[in-house]
Amino acid sequence: MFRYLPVRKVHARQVLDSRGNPTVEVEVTVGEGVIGINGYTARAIVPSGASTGRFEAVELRDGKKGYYTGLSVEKAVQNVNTRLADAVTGENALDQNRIDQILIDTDGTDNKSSVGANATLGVSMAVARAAAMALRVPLHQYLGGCHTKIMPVPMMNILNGGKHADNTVDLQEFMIMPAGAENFEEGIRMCVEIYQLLRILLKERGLSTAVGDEGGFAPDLADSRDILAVIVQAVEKAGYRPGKEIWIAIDAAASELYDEKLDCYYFPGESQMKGKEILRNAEEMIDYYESLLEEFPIVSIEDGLQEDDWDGWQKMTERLGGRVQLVGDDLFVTNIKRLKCGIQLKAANAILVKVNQIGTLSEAMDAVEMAQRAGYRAVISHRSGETEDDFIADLAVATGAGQIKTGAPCRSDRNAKYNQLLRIAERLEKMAVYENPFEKQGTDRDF
Ligand code: 2PG
Ligand code: MG
Repeated sequence: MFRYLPVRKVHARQVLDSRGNPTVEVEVTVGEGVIGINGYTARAIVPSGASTGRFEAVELRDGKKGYYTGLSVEKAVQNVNTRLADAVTGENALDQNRIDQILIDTDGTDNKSSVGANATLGVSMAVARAAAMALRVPLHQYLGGCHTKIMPVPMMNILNGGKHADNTVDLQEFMIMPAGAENFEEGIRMCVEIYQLLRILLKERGLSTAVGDEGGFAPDLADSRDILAVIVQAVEKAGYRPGKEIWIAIDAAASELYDEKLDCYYFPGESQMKGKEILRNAEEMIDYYESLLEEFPIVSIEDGLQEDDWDGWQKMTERLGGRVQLVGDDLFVTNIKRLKCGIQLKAANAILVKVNQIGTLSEAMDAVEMAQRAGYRAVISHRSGETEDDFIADLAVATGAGQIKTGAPCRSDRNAKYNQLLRIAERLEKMAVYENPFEKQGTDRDF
């Protein structure tokens, strides 16, 4: 059809994310022909994290006192409308790698601190979407090619803690994974049923059923065993077998618990509930996870240790990597330099991929590719601050990552992704592949 699809217009504006904070929305118009008739306009909105890693690309915020609590993104919007628009206008929207390289070069820094990763990412995603639209192919197929068919197993965060909630849960995320479902649609149904039963179980115990930033419940529980036990109870009550159909994944977000002076992880909620200081060093953290693994059907632990502790990560991978997925989020920040280092050191065995950690689509896809080549798994992920933009749903299918983490089945910013995946599953019909990513891990156990 087209070989040259020029970018005609790039326009950004400030909109709001799920936490009510400003974020960047970009609209890109592409069109064939000299005068740009048959134009196609697509938009993309940039997400934003709360437990952000130190090595992430820079999210440009204005920091104006008393104005949107300092979080406005007017400079980033301005950068899109001037520097980035000038740089990509007239370029071929079908050449995503080149578009992204132009964005990287226009910024000119190592961490996108000049124009902002929120500025580059908005353009990068909107260009891809506009190109897909002009070619009249679904976004996942445009990004992944004609062979695209792997549906991701959801990691549904049904119990929120850490920086995502105002409760006493220290570990940030407790997620369920319907890896034993027949297909994606069944997996969604199982998760929803468990989520609704968890609400009832928490209520029965007189605990809060208010939700955290990612739509999971945020009760005042503190002991991980207690939390895992109530989740297992909800799974069983829903009629599913833990360790056969449903597994559990944890995101400890350990960089947030780490106390540099003490070189230890401090558990504030558990300390408060138990009336004594609960501190664990790296070795004890690994012991802690090991003991939880024995008792509960846990298949995946993300950010089990902090982002700088390569040594600890190596040890953790040596001890636990054979039987559990160890996901580097703050450790790798979707950055192939850090991932390469991890692969060489045998630290972790999977990467969390968040497009805004790196700032362009091509770089995020490079990270998935590098991981897969090295035998590492990749999990496509949302941020705690999200929007109605469902781009990552298509990206998860396009990359064949096989796993997506995008919150509870609650709040439209989370369900936008699940709903888009339901549409993709319907489109793929019987061609869709839905597999348990952990089969080789020997996770099929009785609990
Ligand atoms: C994480 C994410 C998403 P945030 O730590 O994995 O769940 O949280 O976007 O706040 O970094
Ligand atoms: Mg994380």
